[in-house]
Amino acid sequence: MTAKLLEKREIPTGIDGFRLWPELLDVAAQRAMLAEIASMAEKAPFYRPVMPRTGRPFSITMTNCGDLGWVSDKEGYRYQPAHPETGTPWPAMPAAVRRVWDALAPEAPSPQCCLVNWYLTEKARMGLHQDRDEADFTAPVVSISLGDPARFRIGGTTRKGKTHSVMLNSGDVMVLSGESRLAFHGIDHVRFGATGLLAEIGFPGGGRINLTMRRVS
Ligand code: MD3
Ligand code: FE
Repeated sequence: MTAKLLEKREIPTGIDGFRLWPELLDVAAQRAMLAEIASMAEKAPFYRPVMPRTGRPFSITMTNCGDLGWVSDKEGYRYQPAHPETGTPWPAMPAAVRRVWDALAPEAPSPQCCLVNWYLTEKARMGLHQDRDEADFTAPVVSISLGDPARFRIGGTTRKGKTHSVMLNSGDVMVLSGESRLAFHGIDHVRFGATGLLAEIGFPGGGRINLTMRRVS
């Protein structure tokens, strides 16, 4: 599986530490992964986080698997071992998800968190932000896109300055390390309804799923 994954072609991004493998996962692998995420989400249901302080709801819903999950509420952003609404420990990371990390970040220690973001409406997006709630930025972040295409924006390590846009399609995998690990990034727009993939597999309403694996501590 690992060897087969690595036969796929990486394309140059021109951004230091930002690596992209278009359609690293074929449609069969995408479906199998979505089925595992759907059954994982029966144990850890998708919920809608709110922004720190304002309590404003996110436009996306989220869940996690692995030892730790990323959550946001009025008190702030943090990682915690249990679901904020059910109090139950996060389910294990599906093996197929974990194998993508092993293939693309073989030198890194095991991922501790897999955040699952579900973009379920035409309006769902994620504003430009940096990911800095982790104690260690030396490990890479590995991200898997499934379902409808999205326009991803990535800039530098300050909020101002030039950004680049990349379309992310189902099965695409990104690795962010080095300089780009602390780059500002976000999802500008999802081409909602462009694929029927999620709706077929156990995500009523369809849309886009993003899986992000990280080291936390
Ligand atoms: C660049 N998610 O969950 S994935 C996030 O598609 C997040 O749901 C987006 O940004 C999504 O924090 C983008 C790609 C990604 C993930 C983590 C990164 C890009 C990153 C961390 C540092 C730099
Ligand atoms: Fe992010």
